[in-house]
Amino acid sequence: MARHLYLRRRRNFIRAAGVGAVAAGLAGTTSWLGGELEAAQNPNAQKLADLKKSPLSTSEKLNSYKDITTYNNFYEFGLDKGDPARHAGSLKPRPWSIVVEGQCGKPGTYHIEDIMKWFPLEERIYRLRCVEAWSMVIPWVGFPLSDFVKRFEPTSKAHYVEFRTLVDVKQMPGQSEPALQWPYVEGLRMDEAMHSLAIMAVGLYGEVLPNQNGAPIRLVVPWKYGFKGIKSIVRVRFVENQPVNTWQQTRASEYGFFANVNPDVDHPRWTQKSERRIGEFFRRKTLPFNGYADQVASLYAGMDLRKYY
Ligand SMILES: Nc1nc2c(c(=O)[nH]1)N[C@H]1C(S)=C(S)[C@@H](COP(=O)(O)O)O[C@H]1N2
Ligand SMILES: [Mo]
Repeated sequence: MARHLYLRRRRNFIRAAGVGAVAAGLAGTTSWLGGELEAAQNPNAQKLADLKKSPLSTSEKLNSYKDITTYNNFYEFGLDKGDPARHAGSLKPRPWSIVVEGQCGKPGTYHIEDIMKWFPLEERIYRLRCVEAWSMVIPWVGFPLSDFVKRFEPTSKAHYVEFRTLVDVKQMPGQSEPALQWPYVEGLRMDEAMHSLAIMAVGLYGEVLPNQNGAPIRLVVPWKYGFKGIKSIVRVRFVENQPVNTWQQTRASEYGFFANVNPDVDHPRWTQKSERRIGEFFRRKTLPFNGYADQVASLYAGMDLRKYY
């Protein structure tokens, strides 16, 4: 970290400490406050209070705030795992709005402050499995994607929902390089989008999302590879035809649209049979649908998942 940034953070930390036990006031409201919480987190971050707990959360050991916010994939800020944490300070998550369009009854431009008031915020502790064969356990804060989708009254022609990330090279300096085609695009089939496990996340560890994790709002689909979890969303479109997502555009032979976690279908560079849980020494076996098979396997009944990878 550049020295001036370090000093600024340090000053802010001292200031935050001075105004009293804000963080302590939250104790007991969320399940991760059990000694696992790193002392400092981000002293500048806004707390998200009154979080509902969810029966869909895992009780596995959480990754630390530090792991989750310093080991990232967000190519708009560079290709190294540490780049997003180093460079995402130029992203301005406020003011922010999402344009909703396509096959729906309520298209329009919606502001993030309003969106965040539409639904009660929940904590959802999920496994995240990247196609690069590493994984983490992350306490997200968000709301069901299904509630968000319903609000816009999709029509009978809305078979898929497509999401796009911001394009602004001033805020996202990595976009000056053709590492990927910009904007980053992702999509879900409508029944996937309506599944109770799919959420829009606006926070983690009880605080608003750090920029590097996709502020102010990103998708989380825990049974799919991490690349489906598109960050910093500015556009949602209801469409008839299956979108071409960014990684499929980049190399369709390696990355598909469905991208369900599947130990039986290897990637040419990474075996998907096992994974490295960040912070652990021994590899773990990868589970079908990232351990969510009981809930989601029926969405794909009759589909050849070797073909629709
Ligand atoms: N816009 C955008 N979204 C993105 C990415 C990206 O490069 N750009 N990377 C994806 C990948 S490959 C992963 S594994 C997850 C990582 O999320 P995290 O950094 O919050 O753990 O974000 C996904 N969402
Ligand atoms: Mo990933």
